[in-house]
Amino acid sequence: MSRIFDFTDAIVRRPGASVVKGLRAGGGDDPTLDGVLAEHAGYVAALRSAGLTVEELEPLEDFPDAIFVEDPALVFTQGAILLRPGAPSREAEGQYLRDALNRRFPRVLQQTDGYADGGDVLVMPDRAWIGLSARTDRTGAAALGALLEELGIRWQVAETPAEVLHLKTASSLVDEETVLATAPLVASGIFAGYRVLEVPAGEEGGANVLRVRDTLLVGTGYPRLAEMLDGYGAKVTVLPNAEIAKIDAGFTCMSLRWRA
Ligand code: CIR
Repeated sequence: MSRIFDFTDAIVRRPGASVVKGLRAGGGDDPTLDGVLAEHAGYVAALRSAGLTVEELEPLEDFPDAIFVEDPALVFTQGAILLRPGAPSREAEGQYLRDALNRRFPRVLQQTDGYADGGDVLVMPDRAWIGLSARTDRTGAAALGALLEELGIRWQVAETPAEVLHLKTASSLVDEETVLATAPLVASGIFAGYRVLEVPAGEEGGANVLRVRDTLLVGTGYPRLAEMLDGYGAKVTVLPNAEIAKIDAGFTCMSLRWRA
């Protein structure tokens, strides 16, 4: 099994009733609470089936988007980073992760300048790409980059395609050498040097897949994508996500994962 996906532990946050008011870039209806709860429970079960020990944090009713724990934080075996998320309603979320991270990590670093969302950070085996977006500005990218360097991680800035929320809304890692990306990101050339799989036209909403050990989580509704991803060393598990997708959920942003 590949080292970079060889996680042992994860932290998630259970949804509260306010989750139905989560931010959404394209407008649209609220998801149903029952639907979000069921899909979130299915996601946690899938992480456990993949072999992870999962800690579930209590809901935060004052923060509708707090289930997306990988926006206010990033974690690595050697330490964690608390970020300053770029949406005003999410800026304070990190302080509610601090205790859990302090218990688990030898170092917890804090971003103090600019804004950056974890959803804009694609960690590859050789470096982390930090996507500039409506949530991550240049000052934030540089501040985060300095913290990544403290943890021994190289980094580089990328442009997030204009029409998507985060860099990882349009890209994700399938195996050590293979990145999945939408056509505009493939065309941008930032992933030259990697094997690049282009998301099939019409299935761009599925670009955020999550590799955990030898499991690859893919959303329902992307049959050509699921078929394309079969055969990259991981078992493709298709997970329902139609309700949670109404508040722009991705699989990578709903957990913090690391090898303890
Ligand atoms: C937000 O807009 O912040 C949330 N509704 C969705 C965040 C999803 N996170 C991600 O793609 N990394």
